[in-house]
Order: sequence, then structure tokens, then C-alpha cells
Amino acid sequence: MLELYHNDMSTCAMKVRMTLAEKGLEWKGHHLDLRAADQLKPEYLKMNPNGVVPTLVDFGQVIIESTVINEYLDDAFPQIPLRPHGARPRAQMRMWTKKLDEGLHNHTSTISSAMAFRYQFVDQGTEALEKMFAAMPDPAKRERRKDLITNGIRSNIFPDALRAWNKTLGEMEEALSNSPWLTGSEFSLADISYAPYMTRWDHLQLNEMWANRPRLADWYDRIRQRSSYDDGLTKWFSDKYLVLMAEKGSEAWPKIKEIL
Ligand SMILES: N[C@@H](CCC(=O)N[C@@H](CS)C(=O)NCC(=O)O)C(=O)O
Repeated sequence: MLELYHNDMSTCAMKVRMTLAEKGLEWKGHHLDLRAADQLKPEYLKMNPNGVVPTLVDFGQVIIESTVINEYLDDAFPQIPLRPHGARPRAQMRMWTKKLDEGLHNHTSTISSAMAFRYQFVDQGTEALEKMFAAMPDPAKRERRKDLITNGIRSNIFPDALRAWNKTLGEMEEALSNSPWLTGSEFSLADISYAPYMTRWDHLQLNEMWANRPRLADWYDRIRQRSSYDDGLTKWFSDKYLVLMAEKGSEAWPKIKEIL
């Protein structure tokens, strides 16, 4: 039995849920409340020492890291393959997922926290916040979180995060110029991996970032038409988060436009 420790609006959890849905796999979910710091509880840290979601458990075997989990699922359940055929598209697929793991995901957290999620922490009180910071295993991430909660979009790291994503959206537009999917003719884990991030920009009202990128806009439309998108993403959307992101996203847009 597959068990997934996840969160409704987490981009990394969305990636894995969409993969499970594409493969038609049954799974049992354990939902973690990230604002209540469930991910930092000692029991959970034993499985995932990084204190993040998702974590997959397959008959007692613990797998962490969403990219690794997705490739694990593709190895363990090969009936519906999600890695493209051929060495070259497969290498491209890994380049796309590597980019997320080596910086883009952190940039996403920076943008999301600075623009919207920081407001969920503001009313938690100093004591609760200090307790959360103290429990965070990664000191660099702790400092980043403090900075973003305090400074929001005025944080010094915000503009670079935004520009890095804007550049990546340009690269996606380019990659889609000759083929329907990011690595060629086959839908793959690369497309799945970027679907939650486009969704995040959409929720934060950043659609202008693909106003002049028609292939990317079309890719996003086609991604949303897949039933796995409903099962892995839409079904889990939380109204509370959607309202917060839409409201704070619109408010921040003039400043963002200036940075871009
Ligand atoms: N590299 C990890 C990143 C996981 C991650 O950052 N998860 C976020 C949600 S998308 C999380 O659990 N955040 C809670 C926190 O940082 O306290 C992966 O791909 O699984």
C-alpha cells in the first residue's frame, strides 16, 4: 500500500499526486498542516529529516524528495511510463527536474512566502514563531523564512527569485516551440513537475508573465485538461489559500511589474 504524507497546496506534493493519478495508483494520504508545523514534529522528522512534504511510504520503505519519489514510482510501476523514450529526451527531462531541485523550488518558496504566505504567520505571535524557527533543521532556510516573514516583497532575495522564474518561463516557451511537451512529443515527469509551479503563478495573479508566451499558455491549458490535474491538484485546492493568494497577488503586481 502506498502512503503519502502531503499537504493540499504544496507544489512538491502536487507533483507526486499528479504522478500517482497519471499512473492510476491507489494511495492512502496523511495530510500535514504546514502552518501548524506538523512537518517539524519529531515523529515526522524521523521519516523526513528535512522537515518537508512529501514523503512516500511503500510497504514500510520511506522515500523522500518529490523528484526522487516520482522516478521511484515510475520504476516501481512501469505500466504507464512517465519518462520519455530515448536517452536525449530523458536527459532533458532530468535537466528540467534538476533545475527545480537546485534553486527554482526555493525561489518559489521565496516568492510565495513574500507575496502571500507570510500573512498566515503574522498573527501567530512571537512565541509560536520562535518555536517554529527553532525546530527548522536547515539554518539557511530558517534565516530566509525570517527575512521573508518580516520584509515580504521588500526582501533583498525577492527580485532575483522572480527574475529566475521569468527566465525559466522563457526557456519553457522556447522548449515548446517545436514540440507539444517540454522534452518532445511525449508527456513526461518534466511536464508534471512544472504544472504545480505554473499553477502557483496563476494563483498569485502573475498570468502577465505568459501573456506574450503563447506556447507556454497553450501548454498550461493542455496540462489543466488532464484528469490527473484534477485528481492531483484541483481537488485539493484550499479556498482559504486561493483567496489569500489572489488578494495579495493583485496588491503586489505593480511592484512585481517594476522588477520584471
Ligand atoms: N526538495 C524537496 C522540497 C520539499 C518542500 O520544500 N516542501 C515544502 C512544501 S512545497 C514544505 O514542506 N514546506 C514546509 C516548510 O518548509 O516548513 C522536495 O522536492 O520534496
